Amino acid sequence: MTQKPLFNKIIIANRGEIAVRIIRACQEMGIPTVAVYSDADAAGLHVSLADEAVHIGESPATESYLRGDKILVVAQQLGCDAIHPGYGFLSENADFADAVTAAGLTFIGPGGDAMRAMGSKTAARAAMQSAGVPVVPGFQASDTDADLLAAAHEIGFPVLVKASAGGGGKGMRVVQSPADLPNALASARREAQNAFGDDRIYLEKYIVNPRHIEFQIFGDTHGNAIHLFERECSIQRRHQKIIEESPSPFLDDDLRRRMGDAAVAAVRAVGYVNAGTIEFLVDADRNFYFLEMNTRLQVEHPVTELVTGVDLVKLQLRVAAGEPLSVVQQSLCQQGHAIECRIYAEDPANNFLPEIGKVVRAVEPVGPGVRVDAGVTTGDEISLHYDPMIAKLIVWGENRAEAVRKMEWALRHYVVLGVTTNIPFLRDVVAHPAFRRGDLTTNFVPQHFADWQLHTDTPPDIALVAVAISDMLADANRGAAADDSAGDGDRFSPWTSLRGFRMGVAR
Ligand code: MV4
Repeated sequence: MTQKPLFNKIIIANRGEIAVRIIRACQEMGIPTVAVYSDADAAGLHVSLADEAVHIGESPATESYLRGDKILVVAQQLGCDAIHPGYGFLSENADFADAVTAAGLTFIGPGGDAMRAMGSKTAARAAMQSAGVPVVPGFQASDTDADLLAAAHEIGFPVLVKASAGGGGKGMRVVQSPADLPNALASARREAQNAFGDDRIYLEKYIVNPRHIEFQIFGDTHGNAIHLFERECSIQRRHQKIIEESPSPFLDDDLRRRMGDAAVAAVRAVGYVNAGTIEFLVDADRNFYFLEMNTRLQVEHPVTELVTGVDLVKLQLRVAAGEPLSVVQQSLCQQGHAIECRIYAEDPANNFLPEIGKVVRAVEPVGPGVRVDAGVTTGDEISLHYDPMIAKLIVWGENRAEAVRKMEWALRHYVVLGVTTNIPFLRDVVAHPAFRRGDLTTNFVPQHFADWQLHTDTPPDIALVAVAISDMLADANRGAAADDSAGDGDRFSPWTSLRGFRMGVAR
């Protein structure tokens, strides 16, 4: 049964829940891990779980998790042969990917060239168009206002001005009529210049009230390409996803098959290797259009894992080691239904302002079909330096109705004390009739939750504190009675404790 591990040692250039998720996959595969951390994360969960941990700098990401140069030096000093970038930070930095490879290490992700090709939205559009993947009707052949105006008339209003270097909605302007185009072009160019150092823009037909549905894809170094079906990601706010699910309640078998075929054609067209995502917009008439390709593992990958049964991080490692894809398209299917909610330290009643402070107590829901990918637990500090996501709560049910009910249960049994969270907001979204109907578009949050407030019947924090204290006292009493069962007077001995025991961290 013993098999040589794929890598000797993997360094994880990330933090929080995704670093924890990657360490977990490595542990299962028998691969030692190195964590890197900033000042703020010295006591972080990912630091305590990795086999080794190295401090790389001060708290700001620009001094730590974005310092590819430092991370590469640490990797070499500690004898790592591969780097996993997680998502965010350096994960889509083409120069970093190339530097890792040039140093003789394996970058667990696509090559720098693929990142560059997909980083330019117009280059990606052109590549997809020639691969026969449907793109939104648009125009990118010229930068002059006159040409753009002529093109806009041909496309038909409303049109959308987008930044060529773009992504994330920056430099985007909806234009309703020809008279508004010149101003929109000027302000979009300014915003694009500021955001990307590149003021080039292009036009697309504006798809009103679309759904955002993406396909998980994988390519290997042997020319194989597969998709692992879709994720419905329409529930988002200001380009920040909040709830994701798989399957999408909007797709039927035929549309799913056609979109899946297009996603695989996209992978083949660019010879893409490792995990990626093809984002589509789907309009009310069920037309679908390529939007962007993301060249990384995504936050919402667990919903795909729960319906396909494929461990995407392990698959990333195997593909990066040069193995052919172990799964063929015909063997993949979607079983049941998975939903993910992102639990954030933020105040949804106050413009979703990020919250900072100590998580005094976190109690995660546990049960069949409930998964919590957490980066923060009891006692951890949430700082202003990074994304305030506490955890991802993912549930699986045999069908959507069961998954929705399980999510409601899980959200009612998730307690976080010390910081305000979006949990009460998520409960209301999941309970909303439009959500239950599966009536999901990118306008869902503005349409149904424009100015959400906490219900008056939500238990006040003081009640939760009382419950927590009572719970802790019961816990402590149980421990005290049990922990000296050997009668040697040592209440802290791990050998006599009937409760959990863990080195170095709280049980
Ligand atoms: C669009 C669109 C409608 N029509 N393109 C937003 C982020 C950027 N990556 C692309 N985006 C959009 N492009 C056309 N031709 C609507 C959006 C959009 C959106 C897309 C996906 C998820 C959420 C969104 C929220 C607002 C707008």
